[in-house]
Amino acid sequence: MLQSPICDLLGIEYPVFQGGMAWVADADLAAAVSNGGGLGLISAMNADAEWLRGQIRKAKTLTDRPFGVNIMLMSPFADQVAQVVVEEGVKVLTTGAGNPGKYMAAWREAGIQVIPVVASVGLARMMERSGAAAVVAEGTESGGHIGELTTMALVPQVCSAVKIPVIAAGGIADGRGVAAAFMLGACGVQVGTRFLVAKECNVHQNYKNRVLKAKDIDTIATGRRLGHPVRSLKTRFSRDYMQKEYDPSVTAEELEAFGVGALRKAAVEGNEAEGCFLAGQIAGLVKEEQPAADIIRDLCTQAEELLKGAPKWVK
Ligand code: TUI
Repeated sequence: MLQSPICDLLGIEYPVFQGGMAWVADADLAAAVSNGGGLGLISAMNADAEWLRGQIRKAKTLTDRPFGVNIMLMSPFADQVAQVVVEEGVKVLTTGAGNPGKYMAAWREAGIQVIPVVASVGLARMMERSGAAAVVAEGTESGGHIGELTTMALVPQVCSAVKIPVIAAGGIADGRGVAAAFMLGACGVQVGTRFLVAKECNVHQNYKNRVLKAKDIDTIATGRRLGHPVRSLKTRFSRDYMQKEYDPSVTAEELEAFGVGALRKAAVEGNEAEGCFLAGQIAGLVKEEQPAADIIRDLCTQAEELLKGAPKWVK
């Protein structure tokens, strides 16, 4: 077994978090990951408070194990969902796409373990000072909203800067990635893209097929002009978006409007023409649809073998 303080802190068996993927990470996926011994997370995405409340209650019927909620801070409903997680007794929260500082005191008072996703040392330090239990250091290899630094550069710098546990994310889809993350100083991993093709993931089959067919160079980051770059698979949508992004006659408002609804079109409708299929650069390594529990076991057994074999490199 991998030894990790994050397992003791959260009462989980394996140091594997599931990414809080918008339009993907629902109660079914979160419960499957938690039942498999990892930390499942429901994404609050852009949904309203009552949708999230329903998903939390559903997850409680599907698993007795710890699970969490991911709050996307750019959501127009962030204030409301921040309150719902307190009301529903959620034990673990991750946050993304912003600084959760203004909510930290209320969440800590409610006894919630808050684990912000960070893309820089500065935010990691600030989160440690405001009482975060751990941080997820997410590299630019990730799918969805991304920062600038790679996992390889970000994780050791965050580990050197803070005393709280660090979870590595971005570009991890097998045991080699898990072992590497531990060598960089992390004590756990967050995995998104590989869980997109979990059997219990309710995303449209076209989405899964796109991920399963993806090659190493099949993702692209768009949205830099609007200040929030997003990584997705190269599709007609991402090519059209890129073209508009570099067209000075297209206003920022028009560009923003063009992206609205594209995540839902991909995840729910499997719409290959207009959907935005968020995925990380490691998609090319993901070749098989499997139960979430098998994915977690695979990741950890392969990592254990690699870490046990590490002395072969030392004379
Ligand atoms: O949040 C994510 N990934 C996401 S959110 C999302 S939904 C969305 N859809 C369209 C446009 C934008 C978002 C899809 N994928 N990952 C966590 C993450 N957080 N990555 C990077 C960051 C981050 C970046 C800058 C966190 C904080 C930050 O700056 C905070 C500040 O204000 O200092």
